[in-house]
Amino acid sequence: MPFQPVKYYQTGTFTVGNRLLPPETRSVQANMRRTNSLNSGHRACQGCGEALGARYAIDAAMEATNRQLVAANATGCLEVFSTPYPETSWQIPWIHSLFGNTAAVATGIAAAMKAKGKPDTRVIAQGGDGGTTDIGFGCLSGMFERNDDVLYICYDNEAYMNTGVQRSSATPPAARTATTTTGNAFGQGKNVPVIAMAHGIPYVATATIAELHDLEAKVRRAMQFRGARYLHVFVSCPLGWGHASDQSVRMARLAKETGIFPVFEAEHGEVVSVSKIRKRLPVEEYLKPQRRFAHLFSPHKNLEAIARIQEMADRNIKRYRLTDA
Ligand SMILES: Cc1ncc(C[n+]2csc(CCOP(=O)(O)OP(=O)(O)O)c2C)c(N)n1
Ligand code: SF4
Repeated sequence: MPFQPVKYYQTGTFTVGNRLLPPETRSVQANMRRTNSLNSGHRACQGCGEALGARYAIDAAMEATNRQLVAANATGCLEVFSTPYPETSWQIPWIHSLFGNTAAVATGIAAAMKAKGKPDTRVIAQGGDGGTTDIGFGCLSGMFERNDDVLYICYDNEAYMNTGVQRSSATPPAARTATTTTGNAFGQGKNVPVIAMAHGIPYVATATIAELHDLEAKVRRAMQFRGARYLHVFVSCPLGWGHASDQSVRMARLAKETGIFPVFEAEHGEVVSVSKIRKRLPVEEYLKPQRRFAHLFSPHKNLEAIARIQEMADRNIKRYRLTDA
């Protein structure tokens, strides 16, 4: 048999977790000491981006805090699929708050840790976009304004998925949901990373499940700060977006490569780094595989709506300097 070099599974992708790779290119999942904070046995849909994002984010936070971590979780898919009573997939101290008060509950936990003389126990709050950009927004803004020592992670799948895909203030224009055929109106919606930056908090970042090393690095960076921090993670949802379950990572990558979702870091209100687009693509590449946008292509192509979405992506590219051009 002729000589064939061994080809490792996943080599060359941006989601490598393989422990046969050189140490510097491995993710935390390839580490024998990984915590598996969100363990097997949960009931997320196949290909759930939120499960993937949470697993990497919380494992990275566990590593960064020497396993001294407590998490508060808003109501939503992540909470529901991980803790159907009386079971749990969480391997960390974890509390289910109400839908809208996660930031306040996390603030209370951080204060309690301080009062108990355990300032090294760090606190994370996490929730979906509905729990973050809508119902929990007041508590979140208060947490920012008081600069409470909490890292808040929003897993943004752009709708209220757990209750059947209703529109949230993070739903993009033209996306079909169970309650709307047009998503948010063009020019409306809420850009929470930018609003978080306007609070002047120490650290704000965005990430996607297509670049897990980047997500882990941002969690680690966030844990180097004290005070309020915000991480907005773009997570695909095969059920709500209507794409194949093996396409979740690709959808997230396309969102970044088209400029639809800008990936950046900001410290004290100023952008300090951006993830450049590797190969710029038209937004159609991202829209077409998703059934929530199918009405833009059939029975007639809605050129105007597609052009407006392209304009939004182009604005992001210009605003965050996502290409070198
Ligand atoms: C006060 C309140 N209103 C409504 C609900 C019902 N509810 C539970 S989960 C959910 C949707 C969660 O959506 P999101 O925060 O976007 O998270 P996802 O499920 O998409 O991850 C809703 C509306 C609730 N539990 N509490
Ligand atoms: S509905 Fe979406 S967010 Fe919820 S578990 Fe399924 S894939 Fe994940």
